[in-house]
Amino acid sequence: MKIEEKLIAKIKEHALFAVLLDPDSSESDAFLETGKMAFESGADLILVGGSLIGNANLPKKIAELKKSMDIPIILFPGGASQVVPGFDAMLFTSLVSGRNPQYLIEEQLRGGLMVKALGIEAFPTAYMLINSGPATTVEYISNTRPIPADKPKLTMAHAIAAELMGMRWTYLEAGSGAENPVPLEHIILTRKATSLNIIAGGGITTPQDATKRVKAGANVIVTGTIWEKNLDLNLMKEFAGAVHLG
Ligand code: 1GP
Repeated sequence: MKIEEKLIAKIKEHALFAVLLDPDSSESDAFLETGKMAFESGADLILVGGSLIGNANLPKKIAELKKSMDIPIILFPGGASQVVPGFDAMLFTSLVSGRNPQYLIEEQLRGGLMVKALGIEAFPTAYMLINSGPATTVEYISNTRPIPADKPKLTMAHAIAAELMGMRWTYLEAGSGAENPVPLEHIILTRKATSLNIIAGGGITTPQDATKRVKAGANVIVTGTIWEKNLDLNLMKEFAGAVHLG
């Protein structure tokens, strides 16, 4: 069974809790430690990626991480150069909320052949950046304007277009370390209008934030920055419980 099918089968039972590991912003040991803790806490998947990665040892780190868990390790790439061996699957993202051709199709063109060559299973994902306060790294690096926080219908309209183009997932992103998580209305309208699997991330810092987004219709909750600040197993378990119970 493909990873995507397995995740979708699990989503039918409960929302999924994901921990994002950024190979650059974590200390080398923290990358593995956080990954192992995520598995222990009951996380359903690990995402690995970042806007910029300067780590030449990523495939080795992924191989090491894999030894200590049996949940999927999924690439969430900031660009084509991050397509390297070892991942179980990847989010094949297009930054559909932006109008920068580099992140709509060019990085995909550059990375696609490598995805095929490596045989990585890819989930077609409409990536949307939603305004969350001060500018985030992804906003700056992607050189795109986020969807205004008070315009959830714009998110819904992009999601409808993405679904009609054959995408199966959407990632509603406030940005790493965002001041505010994605507002609920963006999730609610996207849920009502599409059957896309909805991933929500950016600025989620409490289990309550997570629960609210699951109740709004999110299928996967992503947390990253919080674990760089406070690597606490009990808090991670609380998050997993909150997401699973939704
Ligand atoms: C960033 O959505 C992810 O791409 C996670 O965000 O680091 O704020 O948890 P945080």
